[in-house]
Amino acid sequence: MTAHRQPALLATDPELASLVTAEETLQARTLRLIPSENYVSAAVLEASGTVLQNKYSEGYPGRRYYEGQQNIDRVEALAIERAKGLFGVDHANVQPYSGSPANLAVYLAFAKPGDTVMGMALPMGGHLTHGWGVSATGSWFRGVQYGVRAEDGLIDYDAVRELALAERPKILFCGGTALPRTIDFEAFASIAAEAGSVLVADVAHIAGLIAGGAHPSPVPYADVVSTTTHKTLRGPRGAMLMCKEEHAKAIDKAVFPGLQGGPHNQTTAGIAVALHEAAQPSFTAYAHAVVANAKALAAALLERGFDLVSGGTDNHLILMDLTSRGVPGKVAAKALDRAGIVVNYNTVPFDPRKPFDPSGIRIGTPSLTSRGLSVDHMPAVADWISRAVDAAAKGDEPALAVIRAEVSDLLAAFPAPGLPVA
Ligand code: DSN
Repeated sequence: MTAHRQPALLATDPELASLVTAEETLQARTLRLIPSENYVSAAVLEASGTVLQNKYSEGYPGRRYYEGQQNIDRVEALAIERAKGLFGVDHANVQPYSGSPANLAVYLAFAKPGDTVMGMALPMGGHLTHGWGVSATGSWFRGVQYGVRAEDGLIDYDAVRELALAERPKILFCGGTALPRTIDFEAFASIAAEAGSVLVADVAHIAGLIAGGAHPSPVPYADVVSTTTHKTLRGPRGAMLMCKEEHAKAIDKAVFPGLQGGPHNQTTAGIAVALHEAAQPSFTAYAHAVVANAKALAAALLERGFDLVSGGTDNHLILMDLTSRGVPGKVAAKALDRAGIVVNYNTVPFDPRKPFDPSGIRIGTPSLTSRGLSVDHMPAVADWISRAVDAAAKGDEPALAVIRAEVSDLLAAFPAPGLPVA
């Protein structure tokens, strides 16, 4: 019998330990296709669970409000230097607790309540924090929103320019959570310059692709680059704000003391490790493999008659409109889950259905690529998705159980980073 991976936890709190073990098994045995998720390495996991979490460190390296920062300062400085090196930025702040606080800090740095801000509408593929109504960013600020074209699912840069010139937003966000196509950061920068806006590129989804050279970088164009650290970048749950030197003070002041208290030092350590890993040649190969897998999966889904928003993908993500298959996104997502394939239901642009019961599902290849699956496996993945969606339409539970066994069989040969062998 192998030793328990969290022996102290098991001794203290067996109930909680059993939940962690169950989650390890679930992550090992299921095909995880949620495009914002990944598997962190064992090294990132170790760094994120250290005694660094015992320390308070309000302030920044060399300028703290608490003593005893000899090691913490070096940890944070390492993370900052690695972020600057990897992304080629003037300045990096590694303290935001996650993507939403990071974006809120941007508002604090550049706008006042009531100011106009502009971003992509959530149902079109944007993010809550880009000024969408139900978010504080859409109620404390005046959010105006752009979308994609109905005919091809792509951003209409002329329409974005027209809206920006009419509204003159203080902040213009580009990026989002359900965008399968390359973002033209240069076009956004020229719009922001004309409109007098601060351009913020929220690259949370594609940060790892940018680091690995598989998506163009916003750094030459954006005033601020906001990212989480746990998606394609394969770090712990956290975020970073990167910017040109002229905005460094405003960003730092907005994060602390503007919005947050003490940074989560254990997370900063995990981020530093992830950035180190992302600077290796193997990560460049990983980023390109993520995109190659997504393109192969999209092609295999198209062959099986699925409708994909924008007709395919340039990155890690595929947005499937299931309307023509007669299965709502939520029904499909739940059936896929029973088949051992984990996705999320998602609105598609111009969705006639409601966000809690939309027409689509969103899938992506970061996690399966971390396990070593390649383009050769994508027809099988597309086949499972197709069979599961058909099974959902017919209520065929035995068919889902068969797929679950096939998925588990394949994954047994591809152990996931950071997890015990299933
Ligand atoms: N929740 C993230 C996603 O799944 O895309 C965005 O914040």
